Amino acid sequence: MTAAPLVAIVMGSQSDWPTMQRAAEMLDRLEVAYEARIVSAHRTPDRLVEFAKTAAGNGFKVVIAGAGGAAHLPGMIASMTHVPVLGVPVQSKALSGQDSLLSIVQMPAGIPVGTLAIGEAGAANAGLLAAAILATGDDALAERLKAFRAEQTASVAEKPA
Ligand code: RP5
Repeated sequence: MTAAPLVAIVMGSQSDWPTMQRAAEMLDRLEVAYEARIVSAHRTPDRLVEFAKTAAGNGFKVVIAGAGGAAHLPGMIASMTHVPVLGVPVQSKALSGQDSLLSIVQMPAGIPVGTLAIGEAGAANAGLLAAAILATGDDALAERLKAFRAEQTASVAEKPA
């Protein structure tokens, strides 16, 4: 039996997937079930509303939302659900993701989006952070997260090759 997805990875465009895959890879590694969807704040606004308003009822515990440019997706999702939203600023072509970052991070008080770094590092960390949030209520996942950290530490050489 496949576990019900606890994390939703949503992105504004197919073009965001190479970045957002880094979040998916982390969740795969930590054995956290997720579902990935394309939801555009601007091109598919009705899909956005439907997704956000049903996120909690559909069992999602964390939403990871990545978008680039005028990146309204994470904030709009956060406005319609109490499920925690982690925002990933995708590296845009025109402004290298500075636009995405500022669009996502500057939320008004009252509607938080936990904003990560621009690009693949931010997506990978969003996956890890989602796992850490879920691990507060899942001891086995906490152990997998600790093992990941230990493995990462062990992989760092003392001296450059
Ligand atoms: C945003 O516009 C998406 O999140 C993407 O980062 C950016 C460009 O989208 P495409 O024109 O590549 O579909 O909505």
